[in-house]
Amino acid sequence: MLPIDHIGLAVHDGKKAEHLLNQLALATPALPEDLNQQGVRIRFYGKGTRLEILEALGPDSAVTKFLSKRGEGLHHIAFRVANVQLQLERMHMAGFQPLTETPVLGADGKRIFFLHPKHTSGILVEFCQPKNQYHVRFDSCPKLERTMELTGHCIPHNDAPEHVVTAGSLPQLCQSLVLHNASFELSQHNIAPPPVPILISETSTASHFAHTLHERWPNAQLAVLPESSQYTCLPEVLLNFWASVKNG
Ligand code: MC0
Repeated sequence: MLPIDHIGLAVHDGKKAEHLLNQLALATPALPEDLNQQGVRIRFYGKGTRLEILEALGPDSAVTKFLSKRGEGLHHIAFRVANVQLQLERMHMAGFQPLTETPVLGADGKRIFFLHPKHTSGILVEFCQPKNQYHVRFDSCPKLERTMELTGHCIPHNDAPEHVVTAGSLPQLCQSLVLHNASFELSQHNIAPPPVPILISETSTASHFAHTLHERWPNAQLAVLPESSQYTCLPEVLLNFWASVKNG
């Protein structure tokens, strides 16, 4: 399933909602963002799937009309996708009604579009493509490739990738390298580490080989995870790794 990026809640007074969410869930928001194109002030709460508190910025805002007709509450659900233009075309072909011809600017620099609620059981649905995306080549690890693509933050890229994830051979040129369940093979040879940030990803079953490799390549990061939860936990580990490479 596509990840739920956020759930939008429309409120009359964002400050009041802030106080309520603090009482209910010890929540503090990210800095408010005004998105004049959509006529809304936005406060995000939480990590992963976030709450998006929407306040209208003027009488012409879609949120003003929503509040007067339906009152405060659930405004929309947003799914994250890697390619929002492609998703718009898919939804159009499937008979849904995108509310804009092309994706538009959303909060956090995302590109977004909405579907008319009359075709989606009365729920306004948004699709969004995050601003932060990584171009990655996956060598011989199709399951991880599918898992990472589903996060919406990762675009498989074969020609000139920024980053490489490999379960096999070491690449020539890249900004960072993830060795995925490859430490048994690599620990058998005395190879010098490529001069880029490296993450060794391994299951706990093969942790011995990962630690042997790590002793030889001490600058590499190590992510040893139980086999049963490797694919659940790895996306966040990889996205944090690529973010740290990007931020130097
Ligand atoms: C209206 N309706 C909704 C709804 N808003 N149903 C579910 N969820 C909503 N949020 C219902 C109305 O009650 C009505 O139902 C029917 O949809 C059609 O209403 P309408 O009067 O014909 O149309 P409008 O003028 O109320 O427009 C509704 C529509 C509009 C969804 C088309 O609000 C729109 O284009 N929304 C997309 C943009 C948006 O919402 N921007 C603000 C958030 P009945 O039963 O009476 O027919 S921007 C945002 O959130 C960004 C920043 C982000 O996440 O990054």
